[in-house]
Amino acid sequence: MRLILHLDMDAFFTSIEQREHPYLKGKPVVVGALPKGGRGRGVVSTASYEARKFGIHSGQPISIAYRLNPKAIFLPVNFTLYMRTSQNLMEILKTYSEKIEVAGLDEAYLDLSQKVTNYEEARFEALKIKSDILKKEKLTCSIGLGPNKLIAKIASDFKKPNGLTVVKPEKAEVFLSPLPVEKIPGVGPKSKEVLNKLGIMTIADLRKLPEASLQKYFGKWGLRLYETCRGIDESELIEKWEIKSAGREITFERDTRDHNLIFATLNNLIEETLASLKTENLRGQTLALKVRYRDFETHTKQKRLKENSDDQTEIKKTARELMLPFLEDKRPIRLIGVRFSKLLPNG
Ligand code: TTP
Ligand code: MG
Repeated sequence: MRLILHLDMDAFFTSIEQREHPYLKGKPVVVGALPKGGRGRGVVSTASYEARKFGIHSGQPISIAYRLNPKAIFLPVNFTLYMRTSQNLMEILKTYSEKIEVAGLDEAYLDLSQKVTNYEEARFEALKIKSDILKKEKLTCSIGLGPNKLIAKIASDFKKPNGLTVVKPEKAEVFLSPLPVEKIPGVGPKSKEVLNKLGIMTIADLRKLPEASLQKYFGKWGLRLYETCRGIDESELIEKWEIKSAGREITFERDTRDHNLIFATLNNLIEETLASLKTENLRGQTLALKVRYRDFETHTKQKRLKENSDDQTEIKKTARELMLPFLEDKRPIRLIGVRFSKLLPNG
């Protein structure tokens, strides 16, 4: 018997901000770009559940979020803090199972198959994890338990925030049936539209489509969907989660040719990324710079860093050299980003 647990933190970035600044608790909080009185560029990274009541959500332009609730509290992204919290969480989770897949900053799968013999014991483990995280990190999460990764993931999202949903194998089909198709991981707005146009709204509807039709509409992924809507997923946890690169990018509130602003932002991005690499005890051998102009034309340019170079001043100088040619162009810049790759353990 396989028994998989999926955990996803509730409103991760904003919950951390509410923990750090208790006066934010119970208030609509938005983390992301700053709204600048509705003229701000960029998007919402996440919104607290209080802010979601106003229709504010991840990925939404910050100007729209501001319009929905100008009184919400808008905060910038403190990536280093969230990264550090994420690492603490993963350390906690590792004490509950040796088999763990870190699936993102705020989510992970744990294989409990070796640890428990039934769903009651698994539920008990899940409750222990929830109270451990609440005690140590002062954060809530939602957990799903099921016979595979797919069902565990859909289950963790079923009751949010602070939920715990157990789906035994014999209940999997009943559990999945009424859910809208977009609850299937990977079914984004485009696939949803295709399916809805065919009259397919729920996972039960999806089951009525023959394998060949799914393949016709979605190719190889259609075959995968055929299994997914039946709750079939044999995939193993990916335990070695290698970070291949680390970077940050930013869209300017207004397209800019202001060299001071550009270089200041570039330095900030480097500092943020180096800080997060440091928490992983990694260093990058290559630095890439990305520049997007007002017309969305995007360029990247990279340079190998000097051997053993983790000297911030040196790295900033390299970034500056990479940036200079882009500033000769007359077009204002919309976005800049930095990315370190070919990561190596430090020291
Ligand atoms: P999610 O787990 O998708 O969202 P969440 O934790 O904020 O809320 P939920 O309770 O629904 O799980 O993403 C985790 C974090 O990743 C989120 O707090 C912010 C960040 N994020 C972005 O920066 N941009 C995005 O578009 C999304 C979806 C998330
Ligand atoms: Mg989350």
